[in-house]
Amino acid sequence: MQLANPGAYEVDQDGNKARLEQLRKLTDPAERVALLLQDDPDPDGIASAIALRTVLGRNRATTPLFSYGTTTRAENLAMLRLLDVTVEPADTDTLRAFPCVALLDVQPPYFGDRLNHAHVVIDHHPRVAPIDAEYCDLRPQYGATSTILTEYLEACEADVSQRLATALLYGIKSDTLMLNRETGPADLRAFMNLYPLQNYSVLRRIERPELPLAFAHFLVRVLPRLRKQMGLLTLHVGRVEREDVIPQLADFCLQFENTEWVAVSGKWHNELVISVRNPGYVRSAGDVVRKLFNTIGRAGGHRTMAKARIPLRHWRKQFGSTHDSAVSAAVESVFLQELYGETAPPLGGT
Ligand SMILES: [Mn+2]
Repeated sequence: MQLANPGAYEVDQDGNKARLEQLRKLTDPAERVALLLQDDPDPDGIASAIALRTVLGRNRATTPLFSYGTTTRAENLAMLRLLDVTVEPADTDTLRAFPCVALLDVQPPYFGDRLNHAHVVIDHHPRVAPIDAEYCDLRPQYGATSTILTEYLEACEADVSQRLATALLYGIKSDTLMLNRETGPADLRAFMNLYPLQNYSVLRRIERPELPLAFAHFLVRVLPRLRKQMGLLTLHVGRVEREDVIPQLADFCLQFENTEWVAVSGKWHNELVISVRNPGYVRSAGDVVRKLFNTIGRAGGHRTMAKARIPLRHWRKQFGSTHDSAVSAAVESVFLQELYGETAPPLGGT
């Protein structure tokens, strides 16, 4: 195989310029533009929003960031703190008072009744339903919305600060799992352009954020429950206060030798959340969780990572019990059966 030349990818400079003109015409008359992110703002959304602020030549007073939820992941909180970004709590009336609402990294159907109208939508997820917005730029072939905004910055020859470059670089890195997933030539090109402008030490502090000491105590408590059968590692952590510890532990567990599958489960609010991982050379994790849990909950994901959320009352109906030891045994059993055609041995202790 011959090496491809990434420089051969050509950005549609004229197309981007024409779009920007259209975007400015729409937003310029608005005194303030609300930048709305998804409920648990992630790095791609946050970076895209502060980039749009620069693209529009505005400041934080005229382009505040909003979310209906709160940021939970330690990395994302570190990003907000280290890059001095504020996300304000959204509500329908507050947003209605804005002459212009822009959605970044998310589409109107996500908000349902909570959102009256979006004027601008910029996103890289596939369109799930018709979008009623005056300006809409959807590029599902891109791995991150930050890539779209990086092209906008280039098209308007904006001055890109170190802070903004670091945010966008991290937006692309985190959405493409450090370029491990769904990364296209546009993402690589944006990444290359941003790379020399970043602040390395800030990025490092975002990527390896401080963990609360309570997390160490949590690990000490739950790790003895780790179970291994065939190539399957399972860990049921019981009730958690923060949902993100479940996917984090799933990522961590995949590093243990001879592990083909990881299923980490935990109770969060009134649901059982199951995070599934594999190293990529086995069946699609998304397909597996959909097959197992789509009838009793919401399940889906990608080839190597997937998630299922099952209301506890549905779980109880299907598997008989939501006691932690029973859940632990049932999760192991269904995955063992589905992945290896094996019946799980009876649970001995925890
Ligand atoms: Mn994204």
